[in-house]
Amino acid sequence: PVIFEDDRTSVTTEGLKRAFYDHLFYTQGKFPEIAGLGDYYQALAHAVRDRTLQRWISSVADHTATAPKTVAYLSAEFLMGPHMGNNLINLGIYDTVKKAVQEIGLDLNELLRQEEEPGLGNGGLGRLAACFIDSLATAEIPAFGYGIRYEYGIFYQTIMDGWQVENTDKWLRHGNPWEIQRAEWAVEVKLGGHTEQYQDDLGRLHVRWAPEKTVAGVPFDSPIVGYKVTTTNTLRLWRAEATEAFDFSQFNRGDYLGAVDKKVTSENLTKALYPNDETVQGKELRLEQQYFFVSCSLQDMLRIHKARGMEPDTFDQKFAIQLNDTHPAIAVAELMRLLIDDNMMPWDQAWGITTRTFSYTNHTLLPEALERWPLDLFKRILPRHLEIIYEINARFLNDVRIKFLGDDSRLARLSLIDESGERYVRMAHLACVGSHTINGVAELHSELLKQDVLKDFYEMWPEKFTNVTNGVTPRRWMVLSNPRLTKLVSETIGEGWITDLPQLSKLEPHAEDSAFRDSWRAIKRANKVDLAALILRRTGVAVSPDSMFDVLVKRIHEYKRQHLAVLHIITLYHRLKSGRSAYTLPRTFIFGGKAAPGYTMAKLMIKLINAVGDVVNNDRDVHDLLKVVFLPNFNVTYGQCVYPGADLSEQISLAGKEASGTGNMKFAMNGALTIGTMDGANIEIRDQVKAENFFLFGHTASEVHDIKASGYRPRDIYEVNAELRAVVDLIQTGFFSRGDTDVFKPIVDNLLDHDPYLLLADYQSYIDCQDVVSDTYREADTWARMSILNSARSGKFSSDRSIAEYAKNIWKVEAVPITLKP
Ligand code: 26Y
Repeated sequence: PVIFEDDRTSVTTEGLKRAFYDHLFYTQGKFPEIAGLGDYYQALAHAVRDRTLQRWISSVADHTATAPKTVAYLSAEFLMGPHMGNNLINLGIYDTVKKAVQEIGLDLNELLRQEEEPGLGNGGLGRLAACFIDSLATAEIPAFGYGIRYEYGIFYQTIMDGWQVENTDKWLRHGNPWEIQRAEWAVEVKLGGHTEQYQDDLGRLHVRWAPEKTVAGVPFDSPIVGYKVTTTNTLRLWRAEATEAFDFSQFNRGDYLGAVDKKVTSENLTKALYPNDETVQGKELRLEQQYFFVSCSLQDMLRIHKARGMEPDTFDQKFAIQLNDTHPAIAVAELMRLLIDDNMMPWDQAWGITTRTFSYTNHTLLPEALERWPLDLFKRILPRHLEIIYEINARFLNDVRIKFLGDDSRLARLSLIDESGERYVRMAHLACVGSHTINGVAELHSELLKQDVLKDFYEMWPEKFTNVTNGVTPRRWMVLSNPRLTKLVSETIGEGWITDLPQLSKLEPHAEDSAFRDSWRAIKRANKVDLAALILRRTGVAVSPDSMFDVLVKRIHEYKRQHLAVLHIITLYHRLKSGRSAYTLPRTFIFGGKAAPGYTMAKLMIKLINAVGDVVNNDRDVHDLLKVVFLPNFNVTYGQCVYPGADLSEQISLAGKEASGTGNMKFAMNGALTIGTMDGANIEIRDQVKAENFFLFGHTASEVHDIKASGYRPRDIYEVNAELRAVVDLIQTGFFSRGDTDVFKPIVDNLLDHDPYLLLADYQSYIDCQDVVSDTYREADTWARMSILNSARSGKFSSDRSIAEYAKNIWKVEAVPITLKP
């Protein structure tokens, strides 16, 4: 109920139109004759933001007054995607706003396209954080998302001559109407320097940290509106600025420009997101970023806790802090420091609070993604934290000694300090020791954690380990991105599925209704027309919506095996060229994804995709049966167009490597069928949709283990498989590189001599499976049935289910319904 209706709250068409013009005039300082699309977007964004505020303030006021247990989701990445469309959906005003905008003579879709998406994440992990805060608000759970307000998010990718080129992402160029700066809640963060002991008046010893420098952390808040509930939580992102004190002292010494210089240095801290995922670099600035946002966030929580009239000794009863991978793991040492050094709490009490507060989610099994910091670097930046970590370690190793008497190698394996060569601080170990619960993100992943990466910790504390399978929010990934399907589904089974996704199972009987299948197919066709238009606009390649849209979008990585899909394309091409394939199913292969700028092999994979596309797309013998496109700069915005328009979802990572995957879920919900390995959440998707509605291929994780153990020789497979040999030879002999045999040599040599991700071992199984896919697609009716069942059985993969599990089993938090206050 809107208690007090005015230009800031009204959700009638007339009220919205007034609000729009009001902001165009008073916020943008423009009038229609000189306003551009950007101005109209800003005007509408401000009008929508106004409509979040009454809920936001009601939520904060209620939480302040009643001090409910609150979740703090600590993540170095929040890959939010555009705010406007999502807010319109969650506020329940999408259709009214569309109408209001229409009456003004504008097109809502065109306005939505004006928003620069906040791409403050690399991929899965960052997007998961975004889905989770949507589900937290929708579940009415009091929660903060805490992270970094990068000035430059993930780089903007263009393709030149087939190669990836990186450009800066200036997402703040036109300002950000979705944030409110809270200068009054700025905090100070120390860096570097040394520690010293001192005695208090009672003669007790304490430690003081004398830093080399300090930076200020300024919070920027964005409202996170729950779907059709009043609860509106806060995403609080920190920006680094120079501290007043610092400027002033320099200025007084007459070194004005020196002071300005320092200011610039401080602000570099939150300048840019590191674009690597799954491979650590050990950069000093990255450690500073991590510590910076963690310290800001913990100081903020303690301030809130005290403002609610409570003492630090009850902190764990009021905050549950989730560590999104090890990027914020320094929080374990920082909370200890804040409790011990700043709040004078005894060690044991502080440790009890700390370990009751934190829980840790692991997102990867890849050894190269495990964060460790060289000891000297760590000590230089965080001298006090190193002392605290030594003390945590000493006590921890003592417990290990008692549990496993005489097992010295175990001590070395478990230690928070890696001393096998150059010495490192192991962040995953800090996270494990400091957390009460440790979870993986899909069943298989959680099992492999226990058997492999975190085996020793599992043997130490089996009770800490659990699984929470990932999920994605149906609000963004169905309601907002696939309005056609949403309409059909809601007309068929009502709207309950939007917040209770398992209700999609009510669609199952309709798979047998031919009229329903026709509508289903027509929707997919319309979505494909939209996607084809996007592809034409961005690549210049015209693709036919009558072909099968075969889609592989995700970060580019060897373990994700985009090059396996390329081997399939070349196989089909080679069959066509050699006249051995009279009847090829028309297919459009759609790739998208970014390569880390320093990951040479991944960049070469992009070049290979484009090189193959250039040849295949322009070869008349192919008769347009095969098209290969690389959609540049794949991001949340494009995802919203890609997932609904896909027929086939490629989830082809080597089994045991993809922790979960979340794109796989977005595809399935939107009615794409999956071709995939027994990896991550693919296994659970297949369980849900049933084996007959899933195209499975490849070795299992345990087979992979055995193949590697018994000495894998990829070249042997190449020697005996003629079709594979022909395909590899086409690359090797420069067919896709105008005779240049050097350019793709690193890929070919790697496949033939090492092939760490077993492409050759899985090749034939993949090709055979793809042939089944083609045969099935020809049976349009069969395919439609399967598509409906995939969507109908995807209910498990809502992030609402994931969040309900975290809330009940890990955080011990409950819904706090909010009533709107005038
Ligand atoms: C330490 C640094 C180099 C780093 C930065 C980002 C390391 C990892 C990452 C990101 C990892 C990531 O996105 N992992 C993905 O998390 C998803 C959500 O749980 C999973 O679905 C997906 O399988 C996993 O690769």
